[in-house]
Amino acid sequence: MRTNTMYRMWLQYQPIQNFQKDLLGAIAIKNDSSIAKSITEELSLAWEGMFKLQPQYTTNDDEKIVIGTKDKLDRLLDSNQKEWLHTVSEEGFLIVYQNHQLVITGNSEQALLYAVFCLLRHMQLGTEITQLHITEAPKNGLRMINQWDNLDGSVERGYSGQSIFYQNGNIVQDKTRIKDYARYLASIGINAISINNVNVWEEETYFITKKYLPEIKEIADIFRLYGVTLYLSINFASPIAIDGLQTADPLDPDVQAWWKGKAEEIYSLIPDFGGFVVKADSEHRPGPFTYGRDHADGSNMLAEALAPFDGKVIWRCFVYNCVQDWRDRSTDRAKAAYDHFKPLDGNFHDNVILQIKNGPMDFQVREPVSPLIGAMEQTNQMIEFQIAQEYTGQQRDLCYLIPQWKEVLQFDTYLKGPGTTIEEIVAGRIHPYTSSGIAAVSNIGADENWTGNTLAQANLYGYGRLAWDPALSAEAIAKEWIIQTFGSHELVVESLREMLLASWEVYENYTAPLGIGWMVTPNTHYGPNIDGYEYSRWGTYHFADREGIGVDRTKETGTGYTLQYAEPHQSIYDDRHACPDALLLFFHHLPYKYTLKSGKTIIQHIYDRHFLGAEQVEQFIAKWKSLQEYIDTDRHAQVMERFEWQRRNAREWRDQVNSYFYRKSGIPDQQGRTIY
Ligand code: GCW
Repeated sequence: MRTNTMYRMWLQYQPIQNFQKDLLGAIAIKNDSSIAKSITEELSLAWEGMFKLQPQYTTNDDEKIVIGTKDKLDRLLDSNQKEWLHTVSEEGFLIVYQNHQLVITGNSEQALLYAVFCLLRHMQLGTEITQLHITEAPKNGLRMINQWDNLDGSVERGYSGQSIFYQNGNIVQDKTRIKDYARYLASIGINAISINNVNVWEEETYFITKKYLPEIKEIADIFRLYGVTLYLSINFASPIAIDGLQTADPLDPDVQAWWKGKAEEIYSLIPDFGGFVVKADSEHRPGPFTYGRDHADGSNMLAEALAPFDGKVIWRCFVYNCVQDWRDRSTDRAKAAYDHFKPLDGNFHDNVILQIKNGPMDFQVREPVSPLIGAMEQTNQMIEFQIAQEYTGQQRDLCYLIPQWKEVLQFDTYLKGPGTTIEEIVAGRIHPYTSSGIAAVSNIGADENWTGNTLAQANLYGYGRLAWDPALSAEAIAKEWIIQTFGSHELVVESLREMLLASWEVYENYTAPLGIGWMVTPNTHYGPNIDGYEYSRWGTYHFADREGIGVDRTKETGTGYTLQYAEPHQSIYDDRHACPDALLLFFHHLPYKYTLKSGKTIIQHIYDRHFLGAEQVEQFIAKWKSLQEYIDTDRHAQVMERFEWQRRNAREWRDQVNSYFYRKSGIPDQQGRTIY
């Protein structure tokens, strides 16, 4: 175990004073499977750090701390407790201090693991253990992480160094880091992971062959110790690429037989293999379209192969025309996912889940919520977030994303009247989904601190906590994370909390305004380039001219994208006076002199926000400097270096955006500030 503070993220296990001494005797652990072993290993690690001692483990019910699944602790539980456990999922647990004993129980060993991590969190937060009375069960069934790692060691959209899974064309030999990752994921309740990029390149196509499966099995074995199920991204054209079949047509019997054989082969090695994640007919990846088939044909064929083993197909809906002609104003990328998938509702097998990005475009700092989520009543769905900050500062700039995700989850679609929130939909509580939940693209890599910017650890932490319990506030999550990561000094907690909570808006302030998105450097997606994608094939335009800016997506005069929403959203988005300012240019093309609800004109808003955003970054830096004496040198210096980057980035964005719009519009800043 590495001991430096960067590496240990939120599992610091710093010494605790004032802990109730009599709780530090032996610990009873009533289960003895491999997950139970992970539990004792973690407790030993924690006790070592927090109390400088090693706990003894017994199976004696009388110990002060007793851990065991409900069947083992029957004698210690009252009827209400048993009844409660009966009503919740396999992952539900209970921690209660009663009769001078801390009783930790749950419906499965996995539940015990979550319970123990919950206890350790409370200990790190300084909660009085004798006051504990916790009953928890996750709201979402699937709480998944997607790695976009490649066999050559690179990570697509990775901003934290190389892959921890692969190196120079091989799966890593030393898998300790993978095990630590599994620990961190379990500690925040993640229960599934796909370990390779959804863009499955030539060599990775062979992951589902005997060339790689034995080693992938080893990785699955590690994750299993922490209750995390392993998935693989697959290449839809595998039968052709691997075994020279003439076709990958999902309706071809040979192709179907090929996938069935594959499934058997995989499950013979990894009996609890989760299934396949599939990016098909998207950004030039192969798929059923080549054979005149649709997404249901393609995913069902795979689903049939996996069904005998309870495997799942997670089929991504990031499907759009990526070779659009910028002259063509009738094609609207925002409409694509809904147009492709909605008509297929009801055609998918039960073990297919559609994975839908949170917005209709692509993880921009501000987008409306994807209208596809919840629009299919008879097709399992899950939402996809991106923890990796591809378009939100790439883990150089500080951008705490939990408030953004909260906004998405709380969005009321009105698809079935008020209360049809995204949160309820993806939890499977609105439609009769048989599987659903949340996935997110990971932000970790082989950097010592895992996430590039140490402060970006908060996004990984927060993602897991939110997937477990979407009712947690962004603020509560921030606070938990800060205390566990940096300790409970009031100045640190207060300053960091303010910084984290402000950071999404700050990032938005100095980048693309009012929901328009993009304006980024092509390919790398870091830094400003206002027209970088304006005449490209990607369907991401702002249409700025000397009069105004924005994309008309209304039903009357625009692309009609608004029609994909239920009322009242359709009318709200269609009406420039009702449309929220934050999304105004996503839905409307408007003159620079148009007055926002804030009372400012669009152009003045652009100037003001950009000056403000860059100024706010200066304030972050001053705040961070003021924390120097309370934070270890390594982490303080590391984050400081990132802030210097952010400062340069914010200045660049400010000056390029302001100058661009000043030159286009000829309208001066009311405050006469410097524009170039
Ligand atoms: O956001 C875009 C990224 C691609 C990514 C794609 C996707 C994995 O720029 O790098 O490819 O989305 O989600 O499939």
